Amino acid sequence: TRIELPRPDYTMLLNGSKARFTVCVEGNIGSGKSTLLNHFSKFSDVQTFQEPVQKWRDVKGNNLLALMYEDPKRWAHTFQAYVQMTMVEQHLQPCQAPVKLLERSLYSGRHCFVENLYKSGKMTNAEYTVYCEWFKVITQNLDVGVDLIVYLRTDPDLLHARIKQRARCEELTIPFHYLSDLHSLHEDWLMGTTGSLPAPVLVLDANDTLANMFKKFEEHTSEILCGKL
Ligand code: DCP
Repeated sequence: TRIELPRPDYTMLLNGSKARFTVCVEGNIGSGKSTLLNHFSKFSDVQTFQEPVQKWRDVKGNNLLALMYEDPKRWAHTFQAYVQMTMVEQHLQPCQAPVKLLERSLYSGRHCFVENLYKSGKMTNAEYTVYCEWFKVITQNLDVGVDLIVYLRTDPDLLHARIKQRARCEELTIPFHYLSDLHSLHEDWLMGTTGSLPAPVLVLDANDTLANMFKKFEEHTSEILCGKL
């Protein structure tokens, strides 16, 4: 007689995560990702992982985010390489709750920000290639395990105003065309022309007041937390 051994839980082995459902929140700069994360952090079944912007601002005393905006040709690759590393850390963070809710993912760095920086001549072909090779090695060897992407779809005009209002000092020089180029790349990636999606996408129109956004989050709770699309 054959003894059936219990199947190892490969997800546990690969990323130490107990989450049964992993959701990444995507959307352009200022689209309200942190607001969504804050809302769902109140649920006991959810553990949220905010993007580590603070880490990017202080890499042993170096503000890489500021350097990238001040002199992108010199710093874009260094910054994006570091963001990629911190995103791997986020994906690997053990999660004690059934639902792991992440702000952004490895994928938006690759398909939106880096694509944009390369296309606009801020990254050389060599830098772009090294970044993409790293991305390939990581995604082919690591079970990132994304189950759902929530896309906060927002008009770049509205974002430009919001970014000015929130006045994060590094972002004050962001021109409108930077946001509209990033918007197009989010659209290409998440609305389906590049064919490189790691999971299904729930699209939420985020051109709305804060109060209406909270209503939308409530209406879509079961889709966001259980993937009932
Ligand atoms: N950023 C970048 N490259 C990445 C990720 C982020 O250049 N791969 C930059 C863009 C912003 C800052 O980092 O200046 C934070 O951007 P996000 O859009 O990720 O986060 P926000 O704080 O804008 O999110 P939201 O306002 O939606 O909560």
